[in-house]
Amino acid sequence: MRTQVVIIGGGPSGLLLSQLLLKAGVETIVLERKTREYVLARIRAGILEQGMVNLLREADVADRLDREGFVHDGTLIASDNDTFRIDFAKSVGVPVVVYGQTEVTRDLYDAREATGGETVFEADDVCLHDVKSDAPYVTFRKDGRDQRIDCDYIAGCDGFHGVSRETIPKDVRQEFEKVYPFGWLGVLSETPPVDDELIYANSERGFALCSMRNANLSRYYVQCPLTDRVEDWSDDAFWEELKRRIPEKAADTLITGPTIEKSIAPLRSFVTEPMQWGRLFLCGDAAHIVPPTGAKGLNTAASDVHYLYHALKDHYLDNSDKGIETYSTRALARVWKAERFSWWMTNLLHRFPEQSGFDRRMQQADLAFLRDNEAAQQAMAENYVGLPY
Ligand code: RFL
Ligand code: PHB
Repeated sequence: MRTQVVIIGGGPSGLLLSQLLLKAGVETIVLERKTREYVLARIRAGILEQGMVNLLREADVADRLDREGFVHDGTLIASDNDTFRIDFAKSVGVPVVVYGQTEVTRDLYDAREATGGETVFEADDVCLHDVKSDAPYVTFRKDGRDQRIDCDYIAGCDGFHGVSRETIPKDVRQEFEKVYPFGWLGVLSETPPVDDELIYANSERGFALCSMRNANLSRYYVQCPLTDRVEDWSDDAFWEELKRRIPEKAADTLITGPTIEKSIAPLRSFVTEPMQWGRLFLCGDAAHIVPPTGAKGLNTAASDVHYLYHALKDHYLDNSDKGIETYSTRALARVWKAERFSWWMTNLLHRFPEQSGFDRRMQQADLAFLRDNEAAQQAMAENYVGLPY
């Protein structure tokens, strides 16, 4: 088999890149290790920056998003019982859109099917070869048969646990990592959201987040120790803990019900440099991870896709390799800003096991400054709605 670009990973990065390239007339094959059902069952991000919305529109996959997405002009921050609002509309004039990653992925798969794009599901033992040469190729096994695809370029969109990053030799790669001493226990429930907007809460008992997917689907999180196991958390225990961490008014009106998903995610910051090696480009979680506090993971994957899409389009359609040569530098410049914002939000809102009295006062001062200072609110809003590409 031969194609122009092999895309490893059929998550949001790989699918969005493939749709954009298909529209530009560039051939791709997507190799996904799991089934479509498995990928669509993963409950993850919920907040889309305007830049990502625009990219989805450009890929012709935003009809349902434009109909069903909820536009949010602000968010609430609660610190113990003091709640204030960051007004995106006033501060930067740009909203975010609430629309689940699951739905984005479903729309991308539907579009891919409709346009005849090729996706190989359950592709085992994907292996990248001769990435530094002009003739790279990818091998994999499907239904017990070994297969080979020759190509011009490879896009490594295979997430944090993928094979692409590991293909880059250790002496070329520089990795930066910070692991946080807690995780997020998240639940999904078919109940109306407790508020029209998201509530990020720093409480004495730890962080909590009230989010949503639609008018009858809520997503809630509480900070938990890394040693906790999902089985140890009954629904009742979760709702009780959430109520104790969010503002009283919200706790009083919270509608609870059976949860339909419950999981624990560890929090980590991670970046690998460079994001390109020979004819391999890393994109999304394959190259970087952020703690979810700033809602930046999926959105930063989208900005990588933007840079890579333009680089490849310029190569094939305009005979220009400038985008290809500068991909890693341009993508990383924005990645690090998203890393900084996510790290800052995480530090601002969580209770750390080793937090000293001084550390806590710093957090309180940071929160009070944000509450009272318009420039600080504007800086937060600019980052939250997404820095320009
Ligand atoms: P993905 O989604 O991990 O997709 C990678 C795909 O590659 C496949 N794969 C392979 N395929 C072939 N061969 C191999 N060897 C392969 N290895 C892996 C996998 O099966 C998968 O289908 O990465 P991608 O596309 O870069 O997308 C990144 C986003 O998924 C991620 O950044 C976000 O979900 C992070 N994230 C959040 N981001 C936000 O912007 N806002 C949020 O609110 C938010 N909440 C979250 C999150 C991530 C979470 N995790 C990781 C558990 C909440 C959670 C709980
Ligand atoms: C979510 O709805 O899953 C969500 C929203 C905002 C975040 C993280 C997760 O910062």
